[in-house]
Amino acid sequence: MTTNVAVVGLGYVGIPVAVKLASSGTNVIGIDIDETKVSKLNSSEYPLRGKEPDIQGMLESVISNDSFRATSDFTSASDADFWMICVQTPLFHGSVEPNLGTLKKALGEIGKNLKKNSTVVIESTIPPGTTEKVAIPLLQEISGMTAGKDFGVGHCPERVMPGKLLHNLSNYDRVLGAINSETGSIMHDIYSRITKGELRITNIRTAEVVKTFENTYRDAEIAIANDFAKYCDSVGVDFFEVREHVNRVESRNLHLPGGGVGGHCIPKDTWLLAHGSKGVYDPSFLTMARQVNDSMPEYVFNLCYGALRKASIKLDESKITILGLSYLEESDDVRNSPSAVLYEKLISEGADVRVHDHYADDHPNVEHTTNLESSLAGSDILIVMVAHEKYREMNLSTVKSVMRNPIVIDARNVFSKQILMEEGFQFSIIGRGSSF
Ligand code: SAJ
Repeated sequence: MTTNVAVVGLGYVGIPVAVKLASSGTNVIGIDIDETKVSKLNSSEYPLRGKEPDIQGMLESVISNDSFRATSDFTSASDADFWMICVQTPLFHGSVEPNLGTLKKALGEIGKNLKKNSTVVIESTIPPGTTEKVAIPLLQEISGMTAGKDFGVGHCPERVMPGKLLHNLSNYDRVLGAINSETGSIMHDIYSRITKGELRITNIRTAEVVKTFENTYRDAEIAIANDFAKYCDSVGVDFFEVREHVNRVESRNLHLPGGGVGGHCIPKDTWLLAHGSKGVYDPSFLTMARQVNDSMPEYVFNLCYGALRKASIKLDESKITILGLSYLEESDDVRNSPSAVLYEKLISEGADVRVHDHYADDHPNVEHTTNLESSLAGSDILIVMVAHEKYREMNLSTVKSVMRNPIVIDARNVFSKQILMEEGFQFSIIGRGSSF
């Protein structure tokens, strides 16, 4: 019996899962409100930026054999046996409150088109408790049916990583949170068409906590590295040397300090976790780690301010170059970019700031150039915020020759301290102290 699957939300999560499932011989219909994205997909054009190996070829084949098509109309999926919700679950702008508006809209549309004995699975990362307190009531109210009896509900949190979307999807283990054992086996059948990884069935709340813990844990690991780097800077010890020794202990894995933590998931998932435990658990330890990471652009700003003052350069008379706008090296994704936070702080203090990035997508508030030479010309201070390979390869004597003052703030330990000294730069490197 063929299973008809509907994937709601065609982004970094939805497109790979829709295409991969369709290539397994399952009939898949993708639903998105963005008509441009829908028509691009139907003409076999991968609509997202970034290099994703194999996805273009897989998309072409599932479109040509008609096992996948995209639409913006939910009624086209009214015969779906299995729904996967892959919409974004951001925070409200400038707040730590989860914005579940897109999720609720999708649930409402699914409720109107829900077929008896079908299954609805949420892949988006959600505050623990959301499936039971928000999704199930909404689906029941709109469909008039009873979850667990007339239709199944589950949560299978996504584990995507831009740049490795199909790889992760096809190999990672997945946790299947299901409302009952019948739904668990239906989910197991579908997900075994997608991944070679292990599929473990559990309850929905556990699956919600698994995903929010996964990213909160990583956020806290990074926060420890950042805080230790600040410690080393204050006592004149090289964090990276310490890290090498500590990580020799096999159960230790000190992460890397940097100019901040960006991206579409790590910065928000701690708040989703905290939201899910409101009133019953004190999340201050976790949110303190989050605040350490959020403080890093300010830490870079203070290093910059201190360096300019040492060189008797007024901040509001300085020319500053920021290298890197993406949230991660070799990525075009600028969501929650720490560089954007630093940029806005410098601009607000009257500095003349130019931002370079040869990868980054357009950012809503920050203009950037892809011309490295012009971004450096006449600069008093160069701040490296992203460890793009291109920056590692720069010839520092050439860089110095075009700058007005030879000052470097290295937030990603990109440059060799030795060469910076030999070339006569004044510098601060997060975790490796300052030359002045
Ligand atoms: N970062 C540091 N120091 C580190 C590692 C990262 O400052 O040691 C910064 C990065 O520069 C970036 C941010 O943290 O700004 C996030 O980096 P990331 O490597 O965690 O990349 P993400 O945000 O794409 O994280 C994804 C997550 N995957 C899913 O949500 C499914 C995360 O759970 C994974 O741990 C991560 O990929 C991974 O390990 O690849």
